[in-house]
Amino acid sequence: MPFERLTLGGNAWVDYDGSWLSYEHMKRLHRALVEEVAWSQRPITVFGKEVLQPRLIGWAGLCPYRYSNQTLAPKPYGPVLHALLRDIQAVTGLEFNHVLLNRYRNGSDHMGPHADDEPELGPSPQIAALSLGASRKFVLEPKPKKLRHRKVVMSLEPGSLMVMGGRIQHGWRHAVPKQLKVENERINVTFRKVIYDPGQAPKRLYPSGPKEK
Ligand SMILES: O=C(O)CCC(=O)C(=O)O
Repeated sequence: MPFERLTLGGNAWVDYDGSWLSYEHMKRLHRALVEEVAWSQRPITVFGKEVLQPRLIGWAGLCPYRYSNQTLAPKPYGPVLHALLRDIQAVTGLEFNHVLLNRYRNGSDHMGPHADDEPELGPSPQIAALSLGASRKFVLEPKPKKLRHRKVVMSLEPGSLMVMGGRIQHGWRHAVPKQLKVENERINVTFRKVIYDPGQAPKRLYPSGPKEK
């Protein structure tokens, strides 16, 4: 199935293919990533307090990526992730150099509202996201409080591929809320392009960010 485009206000859009992977392929990939990726639950600082992220994460990429006041050090791609990166680049026509994976062990694990608007993702980041395992709600809402009634709730299905593009990271926030009735786990694999200039002073490239994800 080709991508369907959901156009949001402010030159923001989401392309969605609900069945990019067949069920069998999705299951195989899920199992392979559970094995290949080094999963951890990492502490982050939110409003000066250290808390554990409410999910597991893993990552790979050739340059550091800083978010939520933490820096993910460069880490090589395993063979499964590397093959997946190539496939995602081919189908989207986009170039990525960083993969961040979120593993929601059940419906209690979640991700708070945030935008992937770190300066090192550039002015209009395009982020691809593949969902494996349980289907979960994905909530998009405009950043200005007075426009929050325009929120959009999508269901991200197993095997689906989404690309967030245009100015979405600047005008909108997104979240994966708790769904306490969901018992099964879900892995989301996100692909980003980090603009990395090793010659630049780290402080300028990575100003500290206040947001939790
Ligand atoms: O799990 C998801 O679908 C969302 C992931 C996400 O928002 C992120 O990695 O920034």
